[in-house]
Amino acid sequence: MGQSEDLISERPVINVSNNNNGRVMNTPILSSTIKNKQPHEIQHSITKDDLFTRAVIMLLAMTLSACQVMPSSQVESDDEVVISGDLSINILAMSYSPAKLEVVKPGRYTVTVSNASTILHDIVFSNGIKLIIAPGKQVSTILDIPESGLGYSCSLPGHKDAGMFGTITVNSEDHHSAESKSTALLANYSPYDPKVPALLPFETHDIYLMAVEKLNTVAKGVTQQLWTYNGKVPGPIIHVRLGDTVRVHLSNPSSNKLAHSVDFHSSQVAWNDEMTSINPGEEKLYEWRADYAGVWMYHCGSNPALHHIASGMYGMVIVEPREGLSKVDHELAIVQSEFYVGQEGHTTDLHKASLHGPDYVVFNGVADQYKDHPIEVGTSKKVRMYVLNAGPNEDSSFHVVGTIFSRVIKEGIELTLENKGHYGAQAVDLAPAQGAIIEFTTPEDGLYPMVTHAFNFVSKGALGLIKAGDGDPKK
Ligand SMILES: [Cu+2]
Repeated sequence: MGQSEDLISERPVINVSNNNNGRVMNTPILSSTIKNKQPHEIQHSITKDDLFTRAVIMLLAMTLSACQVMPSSQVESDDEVVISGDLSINILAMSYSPAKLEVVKPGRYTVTVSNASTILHDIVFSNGIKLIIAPGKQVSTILDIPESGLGYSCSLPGHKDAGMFGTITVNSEDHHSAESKSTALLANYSPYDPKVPALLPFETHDIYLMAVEKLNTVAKGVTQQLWTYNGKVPGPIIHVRLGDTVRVHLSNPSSNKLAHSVDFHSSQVAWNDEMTSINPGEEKLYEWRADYAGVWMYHCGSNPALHHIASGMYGMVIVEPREGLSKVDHELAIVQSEFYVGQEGHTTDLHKASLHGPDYVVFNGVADQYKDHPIEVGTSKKVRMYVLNAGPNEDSSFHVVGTIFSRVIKEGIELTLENKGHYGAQAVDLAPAQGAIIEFTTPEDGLYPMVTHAFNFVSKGALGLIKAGDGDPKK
């Protein structure tokens, strides 16, 4: 029984066929695709329950191979092996999302772990089960969750200390409404780091983008069920040089509800080729070459694109000229966008986005986040800001109070620093999907608010503070 032996010689990996609002009972199907997994993706930790577990798994496989899709209530067989539900954990840069999972009863669950980061990670549950997940890959297993719950963390050196840990708890009182989840999430809200990541090394880059549908804070006290790339709004900033090749591996985990896609404005490809949507459980490769320098938008174009963009599926690509840009003290990335909120804790409102003005206009995904958490720079420092207006609907008149832009490169047109006549600029007009590079200095200690000078939006969240020195010009 060669194949069966192969199957049980490793921790069982299963294909999770579908999902029903994240709380469902999927039918796991032991699959021959196990044989295609890289050996390092799966590691079996020996536990004393192994023989029993293997016997149960084999029985489960035999039971289920005859019935590929059926609700779990029908999965009960004579030995009463029941899958109580499925759980999804995404690995983002140095964290698990969610870091806190709750199930309503102890039992046997399928757990799918997806690695949306660019490096190898693992997950070790407190019962000894360990899964190793390569970048862009997804691994599933069956997990027995006891009444006392389980913890999990990454065993790679330093990763747990960096934040890679979480818990699964059993809470039989199923009273957790979207609102109470929102409250828990608000406590975890941390500002989006506006610092531009370093240029990617070499000339060909593999980027892993995962569509993650999750609850995010959009303004103080307001959460929405957003659609994101890698769990963040905006998605990761991709920083390359002119002429580089970018290979984007887009995945749409089977735990998602919707089809998603990606459209890179920095690429020249046919719309009905690379940009087509993929369904939950699918992946695709989108390869492009950076033919032009600038600040570019990427976004989901799945139908209706308005709703996917308004729900958070966008990000910035920075393509530097081959020779690079001059040295500055700080490089920051700011993406302006709008939210049209629906019911608290639910999806955004497409109807509002079609017909009405935004509830919030935000920088980097959350209203007023840099008003509450100012971006600190030194005094007399040179700041380069990469600004993108992701829209979906409103124009931006991007302005930093108290500064003058000495250099602006907007959509391929440059106002140079040393121009004849010594011209400067006060605001950069960006229609949806337009981007610019701007440079300015912070002449003295103090606060320099960034806004869109379309001032009706400043009170809707389009306000951030750049703090020079201690922020006090009088000291
Ligand atoms: Cu989408």
